[in-house]
Amino acid sequence: MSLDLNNIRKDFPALQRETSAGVPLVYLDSTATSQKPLAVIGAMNDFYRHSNANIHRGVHTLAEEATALYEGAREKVAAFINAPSARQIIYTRNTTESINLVAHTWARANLKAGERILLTEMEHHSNLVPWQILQTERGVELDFIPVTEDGLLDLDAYKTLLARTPKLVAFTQMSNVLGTINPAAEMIRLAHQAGAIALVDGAQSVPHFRVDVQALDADFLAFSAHKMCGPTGVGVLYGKEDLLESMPPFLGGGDMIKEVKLRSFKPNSLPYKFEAGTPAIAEAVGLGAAVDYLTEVGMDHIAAHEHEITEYALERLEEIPGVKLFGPSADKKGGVAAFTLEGVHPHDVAQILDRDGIAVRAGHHCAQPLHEKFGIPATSRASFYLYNTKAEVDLLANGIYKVKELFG
Ligand code: 7TS
Repeated sequence: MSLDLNNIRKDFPALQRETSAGVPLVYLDSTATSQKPLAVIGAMNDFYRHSNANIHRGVHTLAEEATALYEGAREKVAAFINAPSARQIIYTRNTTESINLVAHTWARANLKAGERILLTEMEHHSNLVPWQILQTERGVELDFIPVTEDGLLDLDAYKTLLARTPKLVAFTQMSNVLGTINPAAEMIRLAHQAGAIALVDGAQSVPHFRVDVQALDADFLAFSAHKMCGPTGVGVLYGKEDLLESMPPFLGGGDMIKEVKLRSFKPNSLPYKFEAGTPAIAEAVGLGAAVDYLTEVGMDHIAAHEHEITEYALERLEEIPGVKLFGPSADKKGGVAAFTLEGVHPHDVAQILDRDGIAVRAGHHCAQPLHEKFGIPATSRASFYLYNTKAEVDLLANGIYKVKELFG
């Protein structure tokens, strides 16, 4: 099951570089964005060198090639998450836009004042603020599944909150801070039983383990290419076909229409109804290449490798006096280790680690309410992907010991 790390690391040019400090890069920030393999960089390069044209609107060779590549990538994405049809794959800019699309269209068409949306306390701001905007505009009510001290969702509280009959349950499949992998299939089953639909924020799950929308029975799934070895600028919204069909369009303009009169328009069929204007074509091609790359390495192998690295990282960090880790044990989480170091600000930890080439993120990681819940303004966060090694975890642990020395 183990990955050939030597060869995998060779696929990522950025991992070969040194930082400004003149030391090899130890990239432990894939939760923010992953590095990109040559296969993705090459596919985008090839697109611009050979096939660049706008899509869906030309009969010339390049336009047909560009359209085939763009639509081919959609087919790959559909297969990757086991969507019944590529018509259910909407290209967006990122997870954030995918969630906003649902908030603007499905929610505005379906939710009235006083109706409820159920979220969790561990959500990224991208799965909070769109619903808060709706709360202000529409008077919908928000409820939150609490997070327990050990970083899990309180599922008994979830069942109680479902009794308030929310119309939508929207939650992250994996926390970008705690690393917690939530029992999505069970949560969706309970949501459906209570008459709600379920939106899954897959920003941190789709890149790291096999996600099957049919097995989950998810109504919506949102994710970003840039966290799964693909480029920035393109993301995905998957939706059940009947929901997508029933939803009004999101943005208006080119490509999302069938017919336009001076005072009216007829929307295009799926998925184009939600794709207004010239999209990120090369980026979609890059996403297709990323899906091919991840599939070739194997999502189960990637998940197993990350589990091994995370288990080791938690072990190494736990043994450092003054380090406090957040989130559950390795068996319940993905490759994220958020921590505080007693007496040292998380930003100082990150800055000093950077001197040794170690890239971690510090801050609230766009999950301010979660940090507030734990009574802290910020954490330092190391995160792991298919290309990280145990040797890098050792460098991180040594780096933290150095920080401790520096701060006495
Ligand atoms: N949802 C989750 C769970 C995330 O982790 C992120 C990004 C998003 C949504 C938003 O994704 P975007 O591609 O639309 O920006 N998380 C992080 C992070 O943890 N550090 O930087 C970005």
